[in-house]
Amino acid sequence: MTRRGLLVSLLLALAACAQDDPTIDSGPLGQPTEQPPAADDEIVVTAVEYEFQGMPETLSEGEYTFTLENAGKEKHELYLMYITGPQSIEELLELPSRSVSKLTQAVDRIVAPYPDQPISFSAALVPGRFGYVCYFRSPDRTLHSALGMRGEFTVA
Ligand SMILES: [Cu+2]
Repeated sequence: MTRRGLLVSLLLALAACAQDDPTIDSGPLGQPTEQPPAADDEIVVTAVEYEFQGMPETLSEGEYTFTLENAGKEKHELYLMYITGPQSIEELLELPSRSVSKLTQAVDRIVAPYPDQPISFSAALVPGRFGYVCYFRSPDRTLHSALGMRGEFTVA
């Protein structure tokens, strides 16, 4: 269970207690809303052939722990970068790597070579656009990034 999941459980338990107590005027519980993960959350990303699963599209500014799990058969990595230029991650991947390093700032790069050996890093994310890729190659030498292991998310 994630910290967020635990917190939600505690809040639900508290709400249940409050409802049982007739002296407490409990308001409506409200419907769960779809919100981007809050700061301090763990983001569990699953790598398979050939995509990242569980990557958010938007995040609030703050510190996050990214955990990469390899559920595929090949080796995968998670290379997270802050995009300083106007290009999309697709456009960046068309450029020579020297240009990419000028238009991005690496946040971190972790490799999860085997299943059941998740690996993590923490990062304080500032507002802006972040790109993520896997630069490993498939048996036919195609970059995983070209096969779909790429994307971006926005921090607001
Ligand atoms: Cu990969």
